[in-house]
Amino acid sequence: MTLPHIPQQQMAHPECRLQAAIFDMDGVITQTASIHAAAWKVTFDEILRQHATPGADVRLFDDHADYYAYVDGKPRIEGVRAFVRARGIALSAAEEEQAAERKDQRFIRIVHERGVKTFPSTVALVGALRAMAVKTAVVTSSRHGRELLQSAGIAALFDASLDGIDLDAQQLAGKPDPDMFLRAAAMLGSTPADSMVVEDAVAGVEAGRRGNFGLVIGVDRGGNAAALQDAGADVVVRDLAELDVASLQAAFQARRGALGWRIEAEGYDPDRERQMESLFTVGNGYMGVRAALDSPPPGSQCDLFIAGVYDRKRADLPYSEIEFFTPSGRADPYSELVPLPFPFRVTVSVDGMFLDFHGDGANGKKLRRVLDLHDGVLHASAVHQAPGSLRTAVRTRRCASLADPHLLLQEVVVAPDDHAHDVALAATLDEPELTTRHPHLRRLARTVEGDLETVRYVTRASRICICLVSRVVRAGNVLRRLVSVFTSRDDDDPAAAALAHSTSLDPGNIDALFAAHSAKWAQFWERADIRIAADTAAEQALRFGSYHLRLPLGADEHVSIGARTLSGRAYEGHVFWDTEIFMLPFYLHTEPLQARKLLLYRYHTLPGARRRARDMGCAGACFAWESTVTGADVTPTKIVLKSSGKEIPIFTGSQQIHVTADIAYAVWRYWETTGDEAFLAGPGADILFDTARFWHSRVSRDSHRCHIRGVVGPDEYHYAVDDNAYTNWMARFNLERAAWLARQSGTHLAEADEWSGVAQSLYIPQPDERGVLEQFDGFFALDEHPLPREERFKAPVSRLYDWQQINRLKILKQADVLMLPLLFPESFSDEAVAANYRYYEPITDHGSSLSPAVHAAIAARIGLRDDAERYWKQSLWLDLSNAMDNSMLGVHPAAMGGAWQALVFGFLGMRFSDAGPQPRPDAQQRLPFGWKGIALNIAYRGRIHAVTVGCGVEQ
Ligand code: IFM
Repeated sequence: MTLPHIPQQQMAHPECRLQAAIFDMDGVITQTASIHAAAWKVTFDEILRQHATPGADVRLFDDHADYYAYVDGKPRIEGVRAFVRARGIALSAAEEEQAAERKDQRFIRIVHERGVKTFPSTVALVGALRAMAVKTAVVTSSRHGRELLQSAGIAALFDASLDGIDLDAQQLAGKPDPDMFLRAAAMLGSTPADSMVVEDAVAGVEAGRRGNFGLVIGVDRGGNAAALQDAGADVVVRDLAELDVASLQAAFQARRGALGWRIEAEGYDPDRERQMESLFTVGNGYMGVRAALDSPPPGSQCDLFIAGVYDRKRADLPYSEIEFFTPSGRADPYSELVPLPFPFRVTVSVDGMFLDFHGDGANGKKLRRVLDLHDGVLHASAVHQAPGSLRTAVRTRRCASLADPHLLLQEVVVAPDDHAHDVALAATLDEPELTTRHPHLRRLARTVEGDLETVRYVTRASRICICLVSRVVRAGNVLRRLVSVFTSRDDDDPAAAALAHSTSLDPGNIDALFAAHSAKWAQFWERADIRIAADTAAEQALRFGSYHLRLPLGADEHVSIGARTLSGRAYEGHVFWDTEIFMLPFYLHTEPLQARKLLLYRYHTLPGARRRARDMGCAGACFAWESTVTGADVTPTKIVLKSSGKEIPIFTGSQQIHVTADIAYAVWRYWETTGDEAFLAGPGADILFDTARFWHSRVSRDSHRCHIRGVVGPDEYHYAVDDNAYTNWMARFNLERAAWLARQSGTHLAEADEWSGVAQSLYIPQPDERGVLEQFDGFFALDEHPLPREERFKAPVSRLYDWQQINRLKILKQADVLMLPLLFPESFSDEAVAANYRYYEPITDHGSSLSPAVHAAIAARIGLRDDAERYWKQSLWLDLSNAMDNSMLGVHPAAMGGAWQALVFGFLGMRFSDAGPQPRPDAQQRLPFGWKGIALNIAYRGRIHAVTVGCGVEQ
């Protein structure tokens, strides 16, 4: 399986021009495919007759269908093996070799008799490409490759060549492995992304695709077009006369452009399937559906999540953690996001045989998934052909409509390629086994009336009713499904609402429903897209991040964004500071109304936050470190290792109280960015005042100062520390802003004086002689712990096990002091920032996905370009590269929001004045290496501002 966008491979050439062209030989350059087919036919027919049952009819070798299906493009022994196996014949290795040898002799004899003819159109195209400085190579599995080129008199047309003899000598794998093409590109001094492959064999097209070549051309010499397309050809022609250099360059650039809007995965690998399910999630804020295959294989986590549908965690049935359980300390009825059964389940069978990716594995089956970021649609195409069986292609598309939050859309098209056998397509919402074992759901009813299926569930503790109505229409081998989803959070009678919704839709017009959905995505991209000259890979990864940041945005102001959005089970759907500090700036500058809605969620959880403050013996409101829908803190109090049963206490729920000031900070930034006075005067003031009351009551006083004792800062490796720099700084900001607002509004004046008083006397560490702020009282006196390189970014989980030991070491999980210059850039000089970066960066292991982006932003600000780029790429490609090895449990939206901030506030150094957003004057020189320019839109105070730095990008 390949995810195509491995950064180094995909960095676009500055000129974005096709650099190299690699041609297959037989059937593309030379008219020898028919000679090969004829030689194979005589050889295979002999074998078939020898192994035939006496008296039975012998089905002889078809020199078109069998040739293309089994032998074309492959190394000769693999061709022999594939064909005889398909006919149920087993040959020894020696017999296979003899058969290949006999075929070879026949082939050479015919060539000598007839001579080698070329395709004039191919020869002309190769010449034209060379005239435009495009390097050319020929690649063939045939052992006679060089000989044939010489006989045809065209050897000089190619800068490099590889044939079957080189394949053996250099131990290269044969097609469909991309080995030979990759070697040829290297011989031409080009990257695969800048090169094109021209092939007539399905195995060759597949090799080009798997190698991530910039363009793959399929040449269909008769009846093979669909198979070439299914294998991933970008363009299929009957003859190369249909193409010229200009059209090839245009196709190359179009694909490069389109690539920036697509995430593609080739193949099926059970070990990576759950990661694919997370990455390709579709969603619309109301719900998210993981990207399981339409017929999910066993072990798939094919969850549907509905925002706000939580239920009590069952300690005996924990489901998200890999290495540990997190039994919830409290019996909160809303402690875990509920995974609902898969709404896109479809079974496809041909003559009663199911087409799926389990059972005999991926043998003979091909799969390609494409997430179209621009339209918000997930496409999959699969070709099922076990050896000797029928060939059937299945194409699907699906989405969670952005135009209609309650609607899921799915289309499945089955295309039998070489047969007219019976195809059966069945769609169901039913998962009887799952629903009886489900920790959260009780199924109330399931009814099926024709193509209308209704399922109703209720959650066990929170008593939320959920109804799904699926409506299916079939036309030949096409199935279309519309699923309507409602809960008792939306309507007192969700079943009636879902039914009414379903019957109001026109399933015959599914294209219009897909189009309405895509139009909404297009509107989002008008505000959120970032264009970069010339780095398609970074552009694509940024879009992938924006896509996932858009997914959890809905209309309900009583829900917020979980640490893994609606894409996976990790952290049980809990909401952290991630939303306000890491994601919110992206929303402030692209979707300000959604930013407001996210803050309203916190406003609605104030009653819970007040109860929490009271339980702590404090006044005001203390927001939950991990929150769901009520404001109660649902942080687990311990984790239990699955391997040993060892218990590790978790202190974050009671001590990571900086989240309270983080929310106040977010309110303030929202007001500064939007100028929304009504919000500040209403919900904003309530949040600022109640949080200030909390800090006022939470501080301890000695004879000179106020202190905040017994906390966990952003660096979660140290617990029960006093005067954490980040927490104290944020609390002071909270107190100061609340006092200012109270005075402005002429309310709570006595309290305002108290808040200012605490703010003034609150202990804030001052820089030492090196300019470094101490992370908390006593940090500098901890034991040194040299951090091995390999422990950076991939912190061993065992570090958590020794929690008492880590508490004594100078080692950080994630940015802590360095958060301050990110949030308060004007308060620190470059020298101060550099001093703190130099001190803290080498002792940070980035055990949290939140950390690299902060380091990228800070390094960019102080001009450490290598560090900035390295950290930025780590956060940008965090999920696409599965860097933390846990993307299978959901994507990391905080890292995505962090990568956006590192680009905008770090590399571009964006600041705001009355005139709007202003990048720093030298931003162009600070862009990542190879970038000529960048263009983006930034929403600020009711206007969308177009910002361009450098050149080569259009607004
Ligand atoms: O909020 C973060 C925290 O900072 C580090 N651990 C994971 C949490 C959720 O992303």
